[in-house]
Amino acid sequence: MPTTILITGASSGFGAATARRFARDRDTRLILAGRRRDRLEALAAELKDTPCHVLILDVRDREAVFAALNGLPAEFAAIDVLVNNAGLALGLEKAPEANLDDWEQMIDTNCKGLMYVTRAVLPGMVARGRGHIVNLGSVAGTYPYPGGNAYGATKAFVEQFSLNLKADLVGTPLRVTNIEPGLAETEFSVVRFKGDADKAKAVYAGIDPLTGDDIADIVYWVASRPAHVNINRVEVMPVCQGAGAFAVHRRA
Ligand code: NDP
Ligand code: 8X3
Repeated sequence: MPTTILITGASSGFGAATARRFARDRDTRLILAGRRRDRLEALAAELKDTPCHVLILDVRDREAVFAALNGLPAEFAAIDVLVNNAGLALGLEKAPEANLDDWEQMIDTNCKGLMYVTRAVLPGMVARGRGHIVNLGSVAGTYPYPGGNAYGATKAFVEQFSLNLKADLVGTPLRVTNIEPGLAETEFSVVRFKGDADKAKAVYAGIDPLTGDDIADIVYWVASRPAHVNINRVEVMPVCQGAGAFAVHRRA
């Protein structure tokens, strides 16, 4: 039976790598979603042996999400795997200086957008008795760091939402997984630093970060376990990364 995979944020980074990983299997159909049409069409052209449906979609637009997912062409309508990958960090300022618009955009995308797509896809999965929701959380959802503030909080939401989805779906064959990566070199830091490529490059200077392919392998692995196995969470860091000590400010 063909497997239909919807990947949000397929125009870059983890999403594009995940599309390439699934496209290595025969009988895969891909729904490539994101805002940048040129990127998605180029990826669909690259994966020419795999049926691809390009979906221009801003996950923050609730009505557009439901309209798009309820209006899929018949051959793409039965989604088996949803990879909720679209997301971003904006800024690294500490909370008193942080930009509220950035905080809202992260919440609207990483939390609300992920909820909209999930809620639009779930009833069909339940009715078909087949489906897997794979969410992209982050180590930032578990470990705080200065400037992580609202971004970390959105990823804590994703972690808890994933566990609660699983609780709701007990008694169905559906699966839910939250993947929680650490430092990975994609366009993530270029977006976080609003196009400042030098600042973004400095994040990965002198280290071997995770790559999009590393995460794509994990997405593929969790989705290809036997049907009775649910991988709840995967936390993954590059070897060079670790958690820090608590910060303690001492009187001078
Ligand atoms: P990229 O910036 O390379 O990719 C992000 C993707 O999200 C793009 O394809 C972008 O597509 C899409 N996206 C952003 N906003 C929207 C929106 N409103 N609607 C639809 N799509 C959107 O970053 P990564 O691949 O690294 O990030 C993917 C996910 O992994 C994110 O959720 C991120 O938080 C998470 N993550 C990343 C880590 C890292 O270090 N790189 C580590 C841990 C987690 P477009 O602009 O075309 O809409
Ligand atoms: C991205 C990982 O450590 O830059 O979610 O916040 S981190």
